[in-house]
Amino acid sequence: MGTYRLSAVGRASARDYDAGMQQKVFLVTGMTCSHCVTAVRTEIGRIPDVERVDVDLGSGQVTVDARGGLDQEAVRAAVEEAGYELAG
Ligand SMILES: [Cu+2]
Repeated sequence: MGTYRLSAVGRASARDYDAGMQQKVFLVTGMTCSHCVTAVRTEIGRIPDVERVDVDLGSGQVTVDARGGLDQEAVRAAVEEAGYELAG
């Protein structure tokens, strides 16, 4: 899984170097303040292999970096556990 690219200069970029990392963006509805953001980050962060969770409160965009495959249903369950909903 994930993309593999050869750098034009033959040198791996930071992203290519960490070839096992996968980034996915989700849309979460219902977050209104920094506590909501913390709750969502905490719950998604508990999913195995998740390395980083970025939440943009304004747009509801949640960016998740995970090692290997990331199960959308696991993310959905985590978001719901935090008390919010995954759009779509
Ligand atoms: Cu809140």
